[in-house]
Amino acid sequence: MPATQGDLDVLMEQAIRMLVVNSTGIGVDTSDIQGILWSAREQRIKRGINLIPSENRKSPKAKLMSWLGELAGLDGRYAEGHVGKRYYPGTQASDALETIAIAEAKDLMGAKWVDIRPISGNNVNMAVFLNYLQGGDFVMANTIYKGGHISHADVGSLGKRVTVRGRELKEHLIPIPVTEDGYHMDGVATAKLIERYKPKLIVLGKSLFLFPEDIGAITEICQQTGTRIYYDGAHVLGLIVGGQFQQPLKEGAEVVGGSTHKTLAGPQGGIIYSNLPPDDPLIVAIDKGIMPGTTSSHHLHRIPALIVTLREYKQHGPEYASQTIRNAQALAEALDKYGLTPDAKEFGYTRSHQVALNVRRLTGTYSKEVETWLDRNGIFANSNALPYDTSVFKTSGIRMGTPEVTIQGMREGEMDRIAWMFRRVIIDRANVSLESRDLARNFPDRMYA
Ligand code: DSN
Repeated sequence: MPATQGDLDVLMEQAIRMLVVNSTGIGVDTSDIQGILWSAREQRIKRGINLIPSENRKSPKAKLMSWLGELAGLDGRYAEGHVGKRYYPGTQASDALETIAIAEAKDLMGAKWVDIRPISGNNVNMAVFLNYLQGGDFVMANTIYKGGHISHADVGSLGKRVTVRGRELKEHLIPIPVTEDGYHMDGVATAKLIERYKPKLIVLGKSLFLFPEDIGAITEICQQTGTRIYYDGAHVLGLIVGGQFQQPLKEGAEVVGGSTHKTLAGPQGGIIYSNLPPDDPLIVAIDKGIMPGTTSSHHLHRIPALIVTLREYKQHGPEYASQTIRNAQALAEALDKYGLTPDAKEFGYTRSHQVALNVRRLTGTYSKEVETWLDRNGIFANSNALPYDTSVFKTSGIRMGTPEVTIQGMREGEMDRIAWMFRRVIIDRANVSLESRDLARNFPDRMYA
């Protein structure tokens, strides 16, 4: 019988009992830490409705594999370098596991080259930028206000990479133009800027990511100018490999990076893949950017859980990704029905797992404050800059996503209930803690596994 959330609860209780026994004898006291972990489980797993789009939960089998990885001692080992060419001895198990993970990922991603060593999506980005770019290069990316991730910004690893001897070169980081609605890449304007600046790299992909990027509009000009196309698919990786979002490699992106714990719903980590040959200068630079550039050992205990996740995704990914998007669309429609019209209504609100809601327009209050109203009611969705905001400290938006509620088994009917809770909290200023807790309790398990 497959492991369930209930089995994990029993294991957690047993582990805590063992820790309590130990803390009364020799060794350090752990009771305060246990208390915090117990509350975390109560607040975010048992009682909360989690709509933070970058978060998710692994399957019980993948969680057990993470623990087995630690119990087997992989958390204390190094495996620098590539399989078969490591800097330390004793890496047979790590080599075997990494070989399986790479083979599973190549198969799932439809890619000839995969690297699973980066330990996060941000770490993937740093590895791409570190060796391929030099100070003074021109690059293009989405700004934070238009949904770009902080690592694509002037204050992030991309912006810092194009500085020269510490001198900021903000004009070398060229924003990707978007259409008037703020949520779509303006392919024509982007192509013109590429022609003019001949950037060395364009970074597609976003953190507030409602609609696909217009990759087709820039492939030809990028070939002419020698601009390489990197797609940061951290948020939408599970939707891509589930076949429900744009297919960046087929559309002309050369390399795709991502996180393994967002819509892919696996252990925390990064992944990068491509169909370029391994001796392509971009791949050579990324390989060196990963090791020795940004990663030494690569947190080996997560690899067994990653293998489980990739296998689960092969079986259930398309169904999960499709329901995740349908839930986001249903959530947006229900919010609209209850008087909280999300952004991008004229485009069907979203084609991804995310919905953007301007709460400042509804309440006169900045979204950071509204985020706390929701938090007090057991609903977790993060405050976010929207395309028309001008300060990251005075934002209008609540960004919500459906990856975790979908993986718990919720469907369109539950999205309606969640939208009604938003209405009660944001407009009526009512308390819905009991409703949110009841909904969470009805979906204790992790489905699609
Ligand atoms: N915090 C994540 C996001 O939401 O985009 C990634 O860093």
